[in-house]
Amino acid sequence: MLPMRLRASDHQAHAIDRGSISSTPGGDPLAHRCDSSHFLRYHQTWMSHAFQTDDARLHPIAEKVLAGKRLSHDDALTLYRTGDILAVGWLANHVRERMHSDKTYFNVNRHINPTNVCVAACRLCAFGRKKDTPGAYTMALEEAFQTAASGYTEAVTEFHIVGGLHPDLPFEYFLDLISGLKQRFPQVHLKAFTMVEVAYLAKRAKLSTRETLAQLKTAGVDSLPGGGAEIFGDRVRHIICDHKIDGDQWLETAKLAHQIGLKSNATMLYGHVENDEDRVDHLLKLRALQDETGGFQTFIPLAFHPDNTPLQHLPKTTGMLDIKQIAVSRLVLDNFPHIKAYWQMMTPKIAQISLRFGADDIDGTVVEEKIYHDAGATTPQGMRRQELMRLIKEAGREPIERDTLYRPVTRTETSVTVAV
Ligand code: V47
Repeated sequence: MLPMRLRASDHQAHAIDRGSISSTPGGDPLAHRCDSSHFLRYHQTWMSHAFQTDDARLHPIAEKVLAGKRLSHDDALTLYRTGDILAVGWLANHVRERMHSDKTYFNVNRHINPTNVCVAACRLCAFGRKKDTPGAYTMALEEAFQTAASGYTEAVTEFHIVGGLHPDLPFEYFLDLISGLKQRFPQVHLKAFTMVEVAYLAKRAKLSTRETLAQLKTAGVDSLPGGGAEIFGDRVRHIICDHKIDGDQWLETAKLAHQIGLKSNATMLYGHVENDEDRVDHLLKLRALQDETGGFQTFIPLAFHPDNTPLQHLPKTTGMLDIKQIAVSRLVLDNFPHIKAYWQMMTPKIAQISLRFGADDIDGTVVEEKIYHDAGATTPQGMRRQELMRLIKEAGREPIERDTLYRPVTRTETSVTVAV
């Protein structure tokens, strides 16, 4: 039998024995680094166990995971198809702890959506509006700067900036937006514009994608968010977002961004008309590009919210799918440093549980979220730093405030320091 206080990360020895893979303990790896009584309390109540499953298909996958070997296309499909979520979660947690121990990242950020005017009319989306229709808005530059400033404190380390594909705004608007923000908030990291927006700006400005990215970088863009990836496969893309760039163009734009030194994130929108094959194809394409560029920081699975979209007849995702998606992502994307459980999209409760199923990041304070709330999300618009930390600690994890590039942020009463 297994020692009760063994954690998934105690991987000093593993033996496969009659359908269960067991581990022998190597002492208590946390004893010397926990000083928070809160954290200790949870550590003492978390009792881990050996890998166990009745699903024989998972045993060879578990062997690979424990040996640090890469999973195949078929392995990934099996992970989606098994009903044993606890076994998949055990494996994902093992990898997560091997990579990050208990560290769980969050940041103090603010979302800014300069416009919701969008030519694309994606069926997945409740946020975009046609120009001059009710609810359409476009911020004047001063308005965007005021939004950035509202509630601003020096605690903010990131502005997350995404919006619609506006048919009239010139490229200069976006360059001025970025340089104006940089001038006013020089210490804030600007994570701005999805690959889809970049490709659209390039088309409108009649510039190459590389040149567009270079000009954005010169203006002050520090990295790119992961949006717009959806599902790369054409069949699905035609249904949910047929006016967007295709999957290959998304990947090509990300590659160019990485080549000029901009890090980015990557997302996958799941829980609509895609199937397991589509999800596996998406993950493997991201993994292949990451092998090439190393430019992705975080993968963020995004659960589809159907309300107020043309696909509102579809059911919402379930907790099981949300958790499984996090776990499969951690296992398949072995070259992605981080897996984010975006609390706005998953709800704080599911995001918290995900921290035991493969996720090591929970996103940030956000302050004002429009894309999910237009699509019926009932989560709060933002969350305070203390509350994020409480969620993380109560999952028995160690909260680490990070900047966008995952450098730890240390705070005193009056200053914020980013370790470089
Ligand atoms: O690309 C749009 C998705 C994305 C809906 O990089 C929807 O750190 C669900 O990418 N239901 C934008 N999803 C958000 C995004 C993001 C969020 C948080 C952090 C990061 C990061 C990136 O939202 C879009 C699209 O995939 N989306 N509509 C909807 N109805």
